[in-house]
Amino acid sequence: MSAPAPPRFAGPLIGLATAATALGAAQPAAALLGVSPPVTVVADAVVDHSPFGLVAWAISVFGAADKAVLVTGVLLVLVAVACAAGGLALRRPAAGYAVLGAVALAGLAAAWLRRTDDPWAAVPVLVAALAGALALALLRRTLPAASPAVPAPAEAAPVDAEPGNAGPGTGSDTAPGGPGRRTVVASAGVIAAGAVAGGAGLWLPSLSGRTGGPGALRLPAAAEPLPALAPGTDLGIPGLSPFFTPNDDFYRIDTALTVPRLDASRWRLRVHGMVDRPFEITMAELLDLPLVEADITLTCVSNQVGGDLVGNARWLGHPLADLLRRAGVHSDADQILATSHDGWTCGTPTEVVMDGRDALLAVGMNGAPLPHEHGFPARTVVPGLYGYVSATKWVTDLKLTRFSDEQAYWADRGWAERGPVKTMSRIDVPGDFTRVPAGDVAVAGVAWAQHTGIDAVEVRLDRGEWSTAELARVPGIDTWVQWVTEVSVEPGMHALEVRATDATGFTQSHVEVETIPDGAEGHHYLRFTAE
Ligand SMILES: Nc1nc2c(c(=O)[nH]1)N[C@H]1C(S)=C(S)[C@@H](COP(=O)(O)O)O[C@H]1N2
Ligand SMILES: [Mo]
Repeated sequence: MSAPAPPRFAGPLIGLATAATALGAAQPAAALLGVSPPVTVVADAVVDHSPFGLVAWAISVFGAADKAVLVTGVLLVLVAVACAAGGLALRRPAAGYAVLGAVALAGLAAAWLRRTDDPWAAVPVLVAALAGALALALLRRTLPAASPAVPAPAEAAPVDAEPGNAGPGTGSDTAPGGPGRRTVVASAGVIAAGAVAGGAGLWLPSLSGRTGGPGALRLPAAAEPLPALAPGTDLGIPGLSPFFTPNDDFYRIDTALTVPRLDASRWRLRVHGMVDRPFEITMAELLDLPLVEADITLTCVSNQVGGDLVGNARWLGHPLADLLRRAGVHSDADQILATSHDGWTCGTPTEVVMDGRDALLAVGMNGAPLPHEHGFPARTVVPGLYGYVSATKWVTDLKLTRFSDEQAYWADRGWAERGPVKTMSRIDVPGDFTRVPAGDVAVAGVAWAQHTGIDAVEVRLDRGEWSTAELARVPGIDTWVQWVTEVSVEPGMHALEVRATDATGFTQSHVEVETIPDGAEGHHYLRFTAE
């Protein structure tokens, strides 16, 4: 008699259980080492090495969800491979281990490609491979013979199949206690073990990093503190963006799939390249230098007209220009190429940083150390430039170079080499497609032209005449400005449109321009219903 064939789902199930255990086991290892788990490492490597434009495309299509989409994609590929390999492993055990080994090698290759980020990221991959191999070995033992054609070896018979209680279904692959059931039970157990390990990973503190995080860093007061915000700067209108964006609400844009969690006590910034006196600076040294405060609005070049990839904060930091003077920058070094801990690069024109504006190596944001999400322990902030050419989070390296010699991350992917912020305005209230009572309706929003300044904001109702809005106060030319006006409306559907004029006299055109390569243009236009 030949052994019962394993049920058809046994292969994919074993494959999935193996993958789940492997990934689950990697999680606590990654947490303890303070490095990215394998799926993230692979996804990161995909981002870094994907062909021209793919990443930009993903960001434009999926927006802020791009990271979740990519990680899900990597997981789906893994699930497909696991199912197929599990099926293969039913007939040829060696093939199952071979696929597991190949997947582990791919993970190791990804970790190697990302070695500047996390040199230890290979360890969780190895842990995953080991756990996967153990799970696979265990689950294979729940199966009958390797092939239906081969007689069942003795130990493959269900150990609990007593002749006395063998019912009519005994020997069938779906019978209780039969091979199908045993595989299912064992798989569930293995998956549960993986889930427990994975869950534990979420709770484990990193053996490094945690003590040197934002919670533990004490920032000195600014040598040149700013006065409190003048009354009339924040109009406090419900629905209108507050003048200062709370850190928790501040938009986040970066290529990092998991937020780098750096240890301030181990952080160093290197300033080198085309300079007379290259140097390195630690966090303790940086905090000993005079710190200044500056209110600066940060904007993303990917922000659509009317979009929310813009925020304003009071930054605390040391002037970048002072660091560059200390290094002695060569006159022909027209680019500051900043590199983050995770290898992202950003090219800022040297002359912009040296022209006297508040270009900062920032350590504080709205009265607190930078949150991990916004670049802890240090980032650059330069008023007047889009974030992709000015605002390197987790910055560890400033290299003085030339635009003609080296290209930064996004410039290399089709975005403009230089990215001055374009004059822009946005309506916050009433919200798009909201309903408001007919009569007098408050209309309010923000407008920005960092390091130029906004001179006027105009609004028009139903494509009628432009009327001037009232501008709130601003501490300087580097922030957005709130504006407010009122329109009188009959019941029904209405349209609002806004345009700003900056301090150079330039007024926003209604002609729409897409974000790539150097920022969107056009009037924010929305509709609402009065009733
Ligand atoms: N390390 C690193 N810094 C980065 C980026 C990045 O991908 N990696 N993205 C930049 C972009 S495109 C923008 S708009 C700003 C956004 O800063 P925020 O996330 O603090 O709002 O960060 C910049 N700094
Ligand atoms: Mo950006």
